[in-house]
Amino acid sequence: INPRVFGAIDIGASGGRVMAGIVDARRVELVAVHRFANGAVRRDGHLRWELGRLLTEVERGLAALARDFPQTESIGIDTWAVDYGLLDAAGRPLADPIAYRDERTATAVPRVDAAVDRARQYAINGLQHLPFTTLYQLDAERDGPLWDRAAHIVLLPDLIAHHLTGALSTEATNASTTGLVDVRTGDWSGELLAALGIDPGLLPAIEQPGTVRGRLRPELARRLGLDAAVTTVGSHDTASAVVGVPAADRDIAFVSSGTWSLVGVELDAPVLDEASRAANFTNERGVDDRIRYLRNVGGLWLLQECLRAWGVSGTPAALLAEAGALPTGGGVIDVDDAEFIAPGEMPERIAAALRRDGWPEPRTRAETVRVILDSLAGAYARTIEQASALSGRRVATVHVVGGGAQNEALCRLTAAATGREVVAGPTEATALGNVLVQARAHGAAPATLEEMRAGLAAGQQLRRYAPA
Ligand code: ADP
Ligand code: LRH
Repeated sequence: INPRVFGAIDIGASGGRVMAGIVDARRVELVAVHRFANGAVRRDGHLRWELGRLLTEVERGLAALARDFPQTESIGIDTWAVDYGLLDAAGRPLADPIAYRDERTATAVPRVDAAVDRARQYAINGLQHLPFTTLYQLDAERDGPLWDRAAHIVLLPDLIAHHLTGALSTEATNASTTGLVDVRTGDWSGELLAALGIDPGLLPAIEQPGTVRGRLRPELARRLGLDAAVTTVGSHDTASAVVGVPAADRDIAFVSSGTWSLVGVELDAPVLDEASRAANFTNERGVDDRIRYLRNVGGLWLLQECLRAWGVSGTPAALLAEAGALPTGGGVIDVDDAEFIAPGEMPERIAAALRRDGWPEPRTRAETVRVILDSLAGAYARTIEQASALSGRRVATVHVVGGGAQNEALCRLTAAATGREVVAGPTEATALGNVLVQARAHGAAPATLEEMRAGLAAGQQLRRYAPA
């Protein structure tokens, strides 16, 4: 049988890629046809995403896909969560989207929490408190100059899908990160929208992964040389990453390791009790209505920002190896502290936090990196214990997927801190999850997530780290 080809557009906070997913009866192979850098820029008083540049990079990637894989039948889109753009009544973007690390929500958080207390928010949306959740961002947006002209609030992957097809919907897994969806029904919460004074008509209807959103607009199809469907996938990158975890068994925890580390377990039903809220665990909606029960752990953002401050590009293997060879005990920071959310001066902020807590200050870059690695591994271990205790899910193995799966020192420290075997890879789990959900919708992949994951477990190159 001829293999079939599905294209994945996967854009994270630190970088994007367009990949061809070549699917045959036994396996999925990914070929990267285009990669590009991403990052928020400060413009017009806010940290923003450059929408025009992202769309140009997406089009470049699709042109490369058309060149190398003209038989591509469908494309899926995923990006980081919570952020959105505003469209006017004619469907034109009103501005570059403001990024979640922008400080505009500082005043919105107390205002929203006064309108609906946090316990009630949790009972409805089941989300951990993060200061940048869309509901806080929208409350800040209402004070801004664009609100009166806004006809549609559109999450980033849906904004790209709208550019490609002209169709407008909100994808279900990403909708669940807005804080405006009822975790039990999966639909917009009338109660929260009313409390925040947001007109429900601003929010496009929710669509499930595996639905055909539309086809590439004729003008684009001609220009790019590609006539393909756009199929809705788990458009929250973490939802697609969890689909791409190569584990046939369910007694596992995952660490989706990129700019953030999303650490948790997959469940069939949300955990909404007070202990779960107090531990700040989130119930995000997964593909096939699974629940991604997890916490956002500060992640490799800390490392990215140190490298940026040091003027180092890429992820230098030598520095990671040097850090990995240092002894433990040099100090740890709380990677989840809100003080690390904003960009800038990360080495200094880490040193200040260590000083404040009575740790020695790092003398070298490797020592700073080691503090980050030890702090992340410790946070993963605590989070996995809590996820297991709060949900009742036994955890035998820890799967690390995403760019951070290549960080050998971090994987080794994670195995030691969790006392469990770590299985690292695939690096591109998100693109794999994106491709598999499309392939299933078009009859080219198995019906259940377990069967898909068993295929990945057999077909992907994985590294194992023993707990000792
Ligand atoms: P996101 O989707 O959030 O942009 P990715 O999943 O692409 O993130 O992961 C990016 C991270 O992966 C980088 O910040 C870096 O720390 C890590 N990484 C990428 N390449 C390597 C490598 N060769 N060795 C170690 N870590 C790497
Ligand atoms: C990871 C991620 C995470 C969200 C954050 C905004 O890329 O989507 O799941 O919390 O970005």
